[in-house]
Amino acid sequence: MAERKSLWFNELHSPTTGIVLEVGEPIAFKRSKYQEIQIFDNEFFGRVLILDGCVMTTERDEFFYHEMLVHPSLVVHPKPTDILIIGGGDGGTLREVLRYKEVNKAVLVELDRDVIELARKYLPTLSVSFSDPRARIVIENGVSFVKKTPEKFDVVIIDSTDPVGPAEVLFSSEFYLDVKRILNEDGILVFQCESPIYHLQFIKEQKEILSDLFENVHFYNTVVPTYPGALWSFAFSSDSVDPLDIKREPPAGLKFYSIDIHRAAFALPPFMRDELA
Ligand code: SPD
Repeated sequence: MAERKSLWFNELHSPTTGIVLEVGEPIAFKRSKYQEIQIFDNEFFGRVLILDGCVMTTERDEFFYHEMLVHPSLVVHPKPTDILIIGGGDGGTLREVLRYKEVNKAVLVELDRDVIELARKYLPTLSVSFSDPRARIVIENGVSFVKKTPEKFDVVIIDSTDPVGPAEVLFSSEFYLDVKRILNEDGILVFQCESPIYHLQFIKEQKEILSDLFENVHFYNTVVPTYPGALWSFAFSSDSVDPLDIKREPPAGLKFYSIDIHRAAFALPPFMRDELA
C-alpha cells in the first residue's frame, strides 16, 4: 500500500491522550493580537477552526455544541427577548439564538476581530447570522463590556475558549457577579463548562462558585466528538428559572436538540452527579 504522506494537526488532551485530524487543505492561518487562528479542511469533519492549538468547532460536529449551548435556556426562559453572547466569534451561537422569533436583540461581544473576519470569510454556515438586523456585533473584552454596559439581558451565554489565558477570567466569581447585575428578573446565565471526563474537579469548583451567587445551579451534558473526552458540559444558573420547566417548542430543523434530549441532558451520569452532590 502506498505510504500516505500528509500533514496532521494534533491536540493533546492529557500527557498521553489527544485528537489527531488530517489537514487535508490548509485554509487560513493568522497570529492575531490575541491568539493563533488556524482554519483547515479535514475530509471527515469538514472545515475546522483551531484557536491556540485547540479545536473550537468543525462543520460536521458544531451543531452538537451550539444547539446545546443555546436551546436549553431559550426554551425555558419565560420571555427571552434580549440576549448577550460573550465570545462565539465563529457565529454558531448567534445563529441558534436568532432562530427564535421572540428574540429582539442579540449582542455578541467578541474580543478578537480577526476571528469574526475569518469566520465571515471561511465559515459561512456558522457566520450566517452576523448581518441579521437583530444582531449587534461588539469588538470588546467581555469582562469590560459586562462591567460597564447599562443594558440588561434575559439570557447571557458565554461561548468561550478553555479557561486558560485570556478566557480564565470568564470563569471567575467576580465576572459572574457582574453578569448577575446585568440580568433581568428571570435571567439565565449559561456557559460551556469543559469535559466531565478530563475536568471534573474544575466543574465541581464552578458549581461551588455559582451556588454562592444563584438559587438554581444545574449542569447538563452533550456530545462533541472533537472535544476532549467527547462528553461536554454546560452550566445553567438562574435565581428563578427551573431548567426542566419547558415554556416553548424549539425551532424546527435542529439536528441534535429536542425536548427529549433536553430532559436527558440534565440527568447527570452517576460519576458526575455524585461528585457534584
Ligand atoms: N476545548 C474546546 C472548548 C471550546 C468551547 N468553545 C467553542 C466555541 C465554538 N463556538
